[in-house]
Amino acid sequence: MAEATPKTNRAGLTLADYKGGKSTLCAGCGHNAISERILDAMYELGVKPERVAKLSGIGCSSKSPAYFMSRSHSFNALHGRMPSVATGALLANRTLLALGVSGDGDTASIGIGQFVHLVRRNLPMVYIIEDNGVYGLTKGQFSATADLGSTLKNGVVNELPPIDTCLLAIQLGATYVGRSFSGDKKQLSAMLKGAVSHRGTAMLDVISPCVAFNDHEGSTKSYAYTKDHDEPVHELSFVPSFEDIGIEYDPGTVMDVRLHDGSRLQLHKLEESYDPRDKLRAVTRILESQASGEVLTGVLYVNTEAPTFHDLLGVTEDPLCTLPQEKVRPPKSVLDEVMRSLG
Ligand SMILES: Cc1ncc(C[n+]2csc(CCOP(=O)(O)OP(=O)(O)O)c2C)c(N)n1
Ligand code: SF4
Ligand SMILES: [Mg+2]
Repeated sequence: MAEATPKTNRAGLTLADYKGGKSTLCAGCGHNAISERILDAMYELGVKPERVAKLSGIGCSSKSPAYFMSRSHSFNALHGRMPSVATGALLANRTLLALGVSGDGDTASIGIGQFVHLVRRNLPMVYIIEDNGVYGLTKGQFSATADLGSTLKNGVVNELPPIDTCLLAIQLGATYVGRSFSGDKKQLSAMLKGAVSHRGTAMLDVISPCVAFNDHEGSTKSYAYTKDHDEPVHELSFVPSFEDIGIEYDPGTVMDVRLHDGSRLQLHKLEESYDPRDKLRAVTRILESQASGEVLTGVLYVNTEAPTFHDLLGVTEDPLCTLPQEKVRPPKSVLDEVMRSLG
C-alpha cells in the first residue's frame, strides 16, 4: 500500500520541518510543553523556519530553543544578555522574526537591566519567559519571581517580594503582554499566535513548573498551585489573517482585537469589564491578583498603535545587512564637506 503523503501547511512544509533536537530536559518539565506549543504555532501559521531567529540566554529554559525548529537561526547568548543580541540582530535585519526564550532567572534576576531596555524600546519580537520561580539549571535556588513566603523543597522560605514581569513590561512600554501556564494548551497556543502576529514587544510570562526543584507543596509555581489558582480574564481564540472570517459570535461577550498582519484575537470575556487595551485596568487587575494569590492569565494588555524601535529610529525597510557599500558609506565629497564645516 502506498504511504500517505504528509500534511503540509501554507508554506508547503510538514510538521517534521519544524522539529528540533531531542530534549535533554527532565520528563514533565513545563519547558518541554512550551516548546511543543511554539512548534505547533509556527507550523499552523505557516512561518518559514528560515525567517525565525531563536535567541536565548542561559538556563534550562534557554536551552530549549535547541528542541524545536532546527532550520531556524539560533543564538544561545550569555546569561541575561539575550536582549542586546536580539537588538543587534533586529537592527541588522528587520525582516527576521525574533523569538526570545528566557527563564525567570535569566530575565528577572541577572538579566533585568537588559530586559527593561528591550521592553521600553518596544523592540518587535516575541519574548517568552519560562517561569518556574527557581534557577532550575543550577539546582533550584529562588529566582526574583518567586513569591513571598513560598518554600524550597528543603523548607527554606523566600523572604523577598517577587518581581512581576507582566506588570513591569506593561509599565515600561511592552505592547502585547500576557501570562499563561505551560499546561494550558489552548490558551497558550492562541496567545503565542497572537504574539507572532503582533508588531512590537510581545512578552509572555508562562508559568512552567520545574518538576525537579519546585513542584512541591509550598511552591506557588507548581502544577497543583497553578491549576487551583488560575484565573483567566477571557477565553481566547486566534483567527489568522488567511482564514475565512465567518465566525459567529455574540458581540456582547466577545471583543475583537485586530493585529498588525490582519489576524484577530477574539477575547471571549469572562469578565464584562476587562478590556486589554486599558493599561490602567490591566495594572490594577494584576495588583489585585497579587493580593489575592490568584494567577491571572490571558492577554492582559495590547497596544497596536505604539511605534516600534525601528519606527523610532527610522530604519529603512531594506534590511541594513543587505545594503551595498555605496549606500551605507558617504562618498569622499560628503566627508570633505563635513571636515570643512568643522574647520
Ligand atoms: C554570569 C553567570 N552567572 C551565573 C551563571 C549560573 N547560572 C546558569 S543558569 C542560572 C539560572 C537559570 O535560571 P532560569 O533563567 O530561571 O532558568 P531555568 O533553568 O529555571 O529554566 C544560573 C544562575 C551563569 N551561567 N553565568
Ligand atoms: S531542572 Fe527543572 S527546569 Fe531544569 S529541566 Fe529539570 S524540571 Fe526543567
Ligand atoms: Mg527558572
